[in-house]
Amino acid sequence: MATSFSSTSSSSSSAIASLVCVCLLSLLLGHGILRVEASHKVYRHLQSSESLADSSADQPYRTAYHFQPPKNWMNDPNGPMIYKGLYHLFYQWNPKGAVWGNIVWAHSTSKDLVNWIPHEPAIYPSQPADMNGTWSGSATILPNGTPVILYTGINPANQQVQNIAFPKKASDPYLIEWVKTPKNPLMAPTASNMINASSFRDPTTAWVGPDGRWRVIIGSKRGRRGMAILYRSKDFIHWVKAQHPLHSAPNTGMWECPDFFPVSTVSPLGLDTSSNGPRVKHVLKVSLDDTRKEYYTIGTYDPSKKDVYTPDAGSVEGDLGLRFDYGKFYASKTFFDSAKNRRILWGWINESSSVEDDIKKGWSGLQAVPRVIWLDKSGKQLVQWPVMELEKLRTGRVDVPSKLLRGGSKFEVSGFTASQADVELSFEVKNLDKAEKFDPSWVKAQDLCTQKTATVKGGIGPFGIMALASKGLEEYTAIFFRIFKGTNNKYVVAMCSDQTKSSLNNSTDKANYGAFLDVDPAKEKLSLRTLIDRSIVESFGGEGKGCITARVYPTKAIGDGAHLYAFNYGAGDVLISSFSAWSMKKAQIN
Ligand code: DQQ
Repeated sequence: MATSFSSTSSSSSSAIASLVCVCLLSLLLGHGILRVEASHKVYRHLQSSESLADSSADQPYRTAYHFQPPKNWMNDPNGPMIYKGLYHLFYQWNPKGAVWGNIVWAHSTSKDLVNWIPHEPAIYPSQPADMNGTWSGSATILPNGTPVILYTGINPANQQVQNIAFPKKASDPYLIEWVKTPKNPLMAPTASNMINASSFRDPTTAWVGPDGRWRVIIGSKRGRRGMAILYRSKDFIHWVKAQHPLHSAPNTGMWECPDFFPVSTVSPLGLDTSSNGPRVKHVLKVSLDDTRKEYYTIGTYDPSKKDVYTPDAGSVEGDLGLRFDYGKFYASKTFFDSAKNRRILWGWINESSSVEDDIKKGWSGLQAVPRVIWLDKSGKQLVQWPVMELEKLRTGRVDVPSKLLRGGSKFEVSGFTASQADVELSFEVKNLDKAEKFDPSWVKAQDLCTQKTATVKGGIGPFGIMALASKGLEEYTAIFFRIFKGTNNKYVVAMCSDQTKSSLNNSTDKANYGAFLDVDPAKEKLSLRTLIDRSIVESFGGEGKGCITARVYPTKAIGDGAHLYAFNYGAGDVLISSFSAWSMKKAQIN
């Protein structure tokens, strides 16, 4: 049974013994970079190396209000929930270094989703069913109000199996200690169940069907077919694999971190994961191990008949499909916040920095801000918005009066902390005559944004902002729109995040990102909200219809050297109809 992380109980000493075995094994296997079938790059020789930096010091890239651990590597958010009025976030964490490895479930709690306090790791290898790893999973609140966690364990044969953990003291709102049952694993690959033992991971929050039985899905693949394997249980302990997966799709590869949840068709309020009925649609999100991108579909789920999920006609499966975030964002997970009746999304912002730089700074990985997520009125996509609690960090508001931004112009907005800010603006384009014709070969907005960076003049656009910009614009991250004439008198709106000039450090990943926005610029304003946090530029376009997160490492645009510009490098004029910027106070993050 698990006690405290640092205790020397027999379970943890066996855990330590197993880690030692893993290290010995890795020595035998040799050093270097391995790509195991378990998704992350493995740098065995760096897994336990002490960082060269004091990460508690005020480094320019450590964030002020995006969640990150005090030090070391972090990846997937795990088991988010609210319990006795406290928000819990667990996450995959390496206690020993700034690269992936030695993974445990680190744990923090918060009263407001903004300020967080750290606790000892909650789940770590301590029994045969998780000797070689405690990987991702989810929390479920049982009908009696007690939470349980289902997670993936890696057993001594390096098979992926599903385990359960319970709070040691349900009366403790901080849920500091977790215990495991010797019955683990509860779900495992066997000779007869056809489960691929190296592709069976990341159980979701469970839900109850009309027959009273629990259901859970686990990410998997068969050949190149990604799938969500369905299990059912009467008591949450004995699980029986269903004959059919909940859903599968060809040529998508391994589905990591699936998330399956209901959304209301009539209200933006969130729903408990077990909700269903006539005004409910379902969402299935999967994270694609092959491309490190996620996609989701919206569809119908009838647990009383076939117990399968069917995406709506026309849904695109694969990384050309709909995405929560078109930038750096992976292994995301939602939970139902029963205190405020909303569904909240967490997502891991993976790094753009090199492994060498991660070791130097002593950490790697962040979480995007928690976002409320709901079904758009069109029913065709989801919409997201940062939780309102974040607004309490806003200070020193600067407003720019409504202003015509002529084609080919830019201006600086000052008077706030441009390296740590929340910026909200909207544009109106009164005359769209100059819009260029849309080239239908731009299937992916990312391709369009890669070809047409912020300095490439267009008809209508690019117009937007340059964030984390140095005074001489040697560095900037531009978030902007371009409007094209599509077919049937419709306009196509692309939102781009251009990182090509984000840093003079050439070892960072500077890929550009893009999303098409379902907004009609002839009738609607085009809004943009950007959260700037030292090395993060997290943007919400079209009132949350398109989100793009960029991870940037400027060398000049840090601290007071960071500026913010509004620009319009298109031929046509655009009106800035509103523009507010706030400095953001520092949150208490671990
Ligand atoms: N990360 C975990 C896995 C999951 C992957 C291991 C996704 O459980 O599939 O750290 O990033």
